[in-house]
Amino acid sequence: MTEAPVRAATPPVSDVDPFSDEHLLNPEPLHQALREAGPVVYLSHYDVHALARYEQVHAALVDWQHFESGSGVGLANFRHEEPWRPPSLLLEADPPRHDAPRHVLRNILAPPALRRLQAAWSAVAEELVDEVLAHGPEFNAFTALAEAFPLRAFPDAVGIGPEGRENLLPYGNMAFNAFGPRNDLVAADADRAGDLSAWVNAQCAREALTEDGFGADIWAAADRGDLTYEQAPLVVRSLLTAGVDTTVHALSACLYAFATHPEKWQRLRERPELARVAFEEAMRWQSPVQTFFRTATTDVNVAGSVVPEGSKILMFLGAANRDPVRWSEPDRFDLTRDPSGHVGFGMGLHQCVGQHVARLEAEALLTALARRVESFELTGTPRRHANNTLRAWESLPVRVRPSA
Ligand code: OVM
Repeated sequence: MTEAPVRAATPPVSDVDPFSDEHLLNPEPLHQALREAGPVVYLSHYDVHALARYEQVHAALVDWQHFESGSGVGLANFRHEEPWRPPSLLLEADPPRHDAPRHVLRNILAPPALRRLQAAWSAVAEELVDEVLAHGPEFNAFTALAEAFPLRAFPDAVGIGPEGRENLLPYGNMAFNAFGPRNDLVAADADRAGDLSAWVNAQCAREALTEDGFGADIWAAADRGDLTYEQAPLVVRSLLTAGVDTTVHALSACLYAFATHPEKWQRLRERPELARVAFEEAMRWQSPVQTFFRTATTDVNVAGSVVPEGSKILMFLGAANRDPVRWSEPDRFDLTRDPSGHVGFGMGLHQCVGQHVARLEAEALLTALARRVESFELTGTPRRHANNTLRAWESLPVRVRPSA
């Protein structure tokens, strides 16, 4: 993927709207069609080129020199459009400006730094599961577990105050919608965008944060000169934007996977150390973050077609994660495969900096559940929640049989 070829092919054209409810709520048929159409497909509705095969998505993710993030990783092109909020110093930045914030946050969220959270989060998970089971065997696992657990674990770890935490999920939902077109999903939040942003921004101030959380660690990095004092609150904002809804829907993916594959739940109960690979496979299989965009920094040759300089490229992470060229029986949730190499956390320079936090949350919740729940099953149709970026949930009705 370097210079444009002398004789360029014309990519297949599609007028599909991937951000319509139809495709957001059931993306697999579109993913298959896009993968089969070619290595790159021009989406005329949005004037963007789309990548849905693993090879091209992976190549674009690791080639930050040709596929930049600084012009925004949503449909909006920051070269021409005003961003809805000051751009993220991590997600919406390229080297060299990206590097200092990334370095600081990587150290704060690295496995050694998370060790003290492991015991605490196991206790939180066990307490939550006990509470839920005490209410009876039937419940909505989406709200009772997948939403409840991150909300008990993560905001305390960041160190925000107790007030207003009900704003976290709506803010994240709004931020992930904002990567898409200005459709009805974006319009639905227009009247509260200002209030939600003001609340989140207020939580990023040093005075609003406890002295022992990730937030305080970020401000301490500014004291050391590793960040400027102007950068610190924006890095805290990244945690609050990217750290809640993502894990909620990733945990939902795990619960959905096990609710629909009871024999795999039995394997997990016999071997709880499978929790980590199960989480990774659920990430591949469901891809809670479905899409991100890049912007071409030059005319770029993608498999013989020219993607013009300054134009947007839509990468379908979820489609890449089920590409049959890369994965055998990709539609199967399979605990015996090696899911490493999936692009559910992205790949390359911007690969999810919070992935170890997400894994720790999943391990804590799945392990606590495996100890207490002999089996569980769906009691009704699970419901998806439409979001322009997230493969999101609204309800996962289950009945559990507690362990003796
Ligand atoms: C950010 C960020 C990073 C990743 C995802 C995301 C809303 C936001 O740095 O704010 O989604």
